[in-house]
Amino acid sequence: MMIRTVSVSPFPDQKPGTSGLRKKVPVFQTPGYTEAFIQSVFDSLDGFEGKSLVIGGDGRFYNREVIQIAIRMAAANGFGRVLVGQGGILSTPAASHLIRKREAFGGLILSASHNPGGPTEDFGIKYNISNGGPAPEKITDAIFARSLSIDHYKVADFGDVDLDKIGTFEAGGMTIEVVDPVTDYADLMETLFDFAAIRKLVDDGFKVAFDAMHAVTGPYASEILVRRLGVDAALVFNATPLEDFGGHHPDPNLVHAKALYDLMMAPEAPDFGAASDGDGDRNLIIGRGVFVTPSDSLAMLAANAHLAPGYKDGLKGIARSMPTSGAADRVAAKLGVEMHETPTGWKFFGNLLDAGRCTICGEESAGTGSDHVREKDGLWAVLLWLNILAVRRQSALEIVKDHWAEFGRTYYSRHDYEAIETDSANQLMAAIEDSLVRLPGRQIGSLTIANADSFTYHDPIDGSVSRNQGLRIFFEGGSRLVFRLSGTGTSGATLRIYMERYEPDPAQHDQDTQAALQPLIEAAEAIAEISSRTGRDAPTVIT
Ligand code: G16
Repeated sequence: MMIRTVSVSPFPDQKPGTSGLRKKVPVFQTPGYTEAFIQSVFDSLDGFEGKSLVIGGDGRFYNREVIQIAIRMAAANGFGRVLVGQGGILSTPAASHLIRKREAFGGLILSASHNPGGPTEDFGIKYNISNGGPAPEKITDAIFARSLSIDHYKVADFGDVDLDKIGTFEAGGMTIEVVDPVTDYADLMETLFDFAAIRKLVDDGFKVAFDAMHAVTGPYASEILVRRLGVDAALVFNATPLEDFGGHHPDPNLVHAKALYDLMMAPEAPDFGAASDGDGDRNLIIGRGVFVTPSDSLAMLAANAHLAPGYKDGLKGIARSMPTSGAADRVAAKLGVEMHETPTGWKFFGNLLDAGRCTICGEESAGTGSDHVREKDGLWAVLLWLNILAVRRQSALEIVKDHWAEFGRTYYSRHDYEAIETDSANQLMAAIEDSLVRLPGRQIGSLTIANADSFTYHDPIDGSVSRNQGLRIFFEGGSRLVFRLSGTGTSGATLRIYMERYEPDPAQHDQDTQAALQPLIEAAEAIAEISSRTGRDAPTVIT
């Protein structure tokens, strides 16, 4: 086999963010850029000689090209086998499962998740370790350090692999296995959930709608929801993955999945609606007439998980990212299990899951999952909801109201200011950080600040410390504001403001969320001077 060593100059901007390296496609197309990053990944790993590497992506523009590059580089660097999803497709949770099931050394997941795709839109590369989860910070830090000094990459000389044909091939001294991306994952779901009960629910007339947003979950939804569970195919929307997601953002929120939201709020709405994102790890849950916030969904899934066969023995613990609301904490307290608060980023759950310290994890950013894989999992959340609905035989709205009555309601919202100037965003955060020590005792409208800090995470398993993970302002009475900058955007900076207010009184559970949070919205402006510092008078996205 011919292996070429190609000289390359370092690129200064290859620092992985919240979830791998995300950039515009033309950046990845810069000669040597993609290769330099992949080589930096391989150079940061030890002991993969002869082992397996999983490669797959969400099918977005440039996916196939990068897969061919990655396969040739894996061969040149000494991997023994590459497992690649047919058509270059693997949802992020399916990739996580494949790494675990086939005991691979790791995997390259090609996705920019919920970000738009196309020739001038977003692309991303993420490395996952042998537990199936995103590489922890010590590895992503090593990748970045290596990227700053890299001077060559290695690539084997062989032609493109036929990604559309399932089978095993030899090339460049390495075995290449093109695998069905759906079946293993669908089989895993059948081990966790009572498919017969869900099918009975559907057969009895319960209508399920699912929006795949022209992203990776289309084939998974067709197999699992339609073929195995009998859901009406006409209610599975946008099921064909497209390289540009049909020109939309494959982001399952109330802005980008508005068509589904409108359908679910209509008088003749289906009983249950859901959507997933570009790479299939996020979820949106909407019952007829009720949007369930991701923070609430985490709490409700945790409180009811024992109704599904895979969780019948109860939970070992629950984990949530810091900006996620405290709704799940109340469930953990009632169940008498551990509750963990981690920084934003699924990678922080990996150690807790591996150590058996939690079973269910979730994030406000539409991510929920469990110890069945090491990624968040959109269809898993949909199926757990359906399993719960099939057992309880109540509407989603009744389940939500019962939950609030039992645990209290946490009003919660996130306001995003997207693509603001990076300098202004950094200055705004620095100004809040400077003011943290002076904030306790300050009164803003009806609210009094009790405490304020910058969140630092101490990993209880490996002792690692992650600082600067968001600025928290706590108010008397339990309300909270969090400010942080997104680590997944590709243009300018995105300021995220997370607000929550706990309301124990069921008589107060029917307020409009934004109205219920109005004092906190005003406090956020008073503390951060958002409009004068960013020039924006309203958020880009409210979820
Ligand atoms: C990624 C991470 C999540 C994180 C989300 C938002 O999700 O995996 O853990 O919550 O980004 O991060 P940020 O607030 O920094 O933009 P995904 O679905 O984009 O891979």
